[in-house]
Amino acid sequence: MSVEHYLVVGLGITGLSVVKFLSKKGYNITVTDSRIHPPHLDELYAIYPNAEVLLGKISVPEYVTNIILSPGIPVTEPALETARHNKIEIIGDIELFAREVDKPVLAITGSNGKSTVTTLLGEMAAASGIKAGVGGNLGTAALDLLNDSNECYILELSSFQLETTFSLHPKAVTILNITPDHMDRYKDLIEYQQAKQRIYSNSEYDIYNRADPLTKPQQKNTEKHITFGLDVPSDNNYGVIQHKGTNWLAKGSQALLAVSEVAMLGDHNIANALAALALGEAAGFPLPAMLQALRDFKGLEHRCEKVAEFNNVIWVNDSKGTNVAATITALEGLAQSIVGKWIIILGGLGKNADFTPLIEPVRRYCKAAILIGSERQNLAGLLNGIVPCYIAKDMPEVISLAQQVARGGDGVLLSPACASLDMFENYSHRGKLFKEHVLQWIDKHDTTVAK
Ligand code: UMA
Repeated sequence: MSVEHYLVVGLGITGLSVVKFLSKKGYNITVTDSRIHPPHLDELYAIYPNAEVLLGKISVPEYVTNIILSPGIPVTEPALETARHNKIEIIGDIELFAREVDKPVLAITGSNGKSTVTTLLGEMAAASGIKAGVGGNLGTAALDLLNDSNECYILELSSFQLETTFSLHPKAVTILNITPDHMDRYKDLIEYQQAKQRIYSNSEYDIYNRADPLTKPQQKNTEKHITFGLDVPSDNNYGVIQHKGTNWLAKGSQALLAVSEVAMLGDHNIANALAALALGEAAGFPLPAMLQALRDFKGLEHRCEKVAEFNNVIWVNDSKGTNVAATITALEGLAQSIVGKWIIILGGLGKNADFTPLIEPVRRYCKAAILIGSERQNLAGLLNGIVPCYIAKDMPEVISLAQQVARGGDGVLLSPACASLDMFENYSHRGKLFKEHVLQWIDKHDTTVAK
């Protein structure tokens, strides 16, 4: 029996993956969680019936020799102080993964877009016929991805995970952007940036965003820096150039793919596409397969997701736009995607938000607003006089009003700036209903298809 005794702190997705991993290796394991009813207790006993479990507060027994911390618990957790003082190693699941993995790793972090780039890169690998384990902060814990048949790993990493990672040697990494987030865990933006910058520690290729200086590697540990951005790129960097009278994704002066051929909508997704191309190239993915993935991948569900185009009107589902900032980002990012204007669907549960920042983007990018849910009257009061406002009681009425207002070149955007729970089960249910009713309506009115 091993003398090492691991303490797994936190019994969420990560904690459970750590227990599975360590128990296969025959280690002694204790699990602790500050909650009395942590989410994966039954699964824990199923895989490790003799587990010692300490619930209700984080407890560190004196016999533990190693601590594996879940990302949801800060490294500054007071219960860990004595262990740290006694030089007990405190690491996270990504560090365990790093010590085990023997295939190339591509890693992505950033405040926004990391799930999109991780998933897109997974699609690029699949289009190249390369078997990749895709996960991390995206949802499937990194340790659960380990499998001999994988040829590489594509990991979304959060700043929390990076804080407890020391020996990951990725083939290529990127920080997509840095804007304030998780300010309850970090003293300031610099501390948050420093956590993100850890991704560059031992990487072979560093890929960063020319438009965001916070993403530039601060500790220069490699000559292999590649940049991406929406401007004209130099040498071997990625950007956008004019070619054949229109905008193209490019590497240096080499035009790769017309922007209009990228299936994802929005300028922010063009930047994401360029970052994914740079990562894929560093990993040796063939260019034609990566470009095909860009033509096919419509983006993540409910995030500026193109639902359909009919009679020269596009319908976009951004049901994940559950707050004012997300809706403004969608309107600004999508500005170049249509020649006309947007009919925006707003409303739901407002969570006491201040909606006034919506006024200017709505004035600039929209021709009408369709208002739903608890905030409909409040929003009508705010936006009346800016654009025509219509109130709808349910999704069929939303679609019917939107199609009456839309003209060729316009778009219809569901980005409600509100939570959904007053009318729907969650944002995903709201987005699915929107898509269903849009497609039904098109199906009914499409005279080009034989019925
Ligand atoms: N918690 C306690 N007491 C404990 C342990 C956890 O209250 O003793 C709370 C945490 O404060 C947190 C929640 O439980 O609110 C979950 O924490 P966790 O560390 O157990 O989380 P996991 O279930 O293991 O999920 C984590 C990531 N979650 C976090 O980092 C908070 C998941 O990212 C990730 O998909 C998963 O590992 C697999 O790698 C989610 C996330 O919200 C999507 N990430 C943040 C983000 O993207 O902004 C960083």
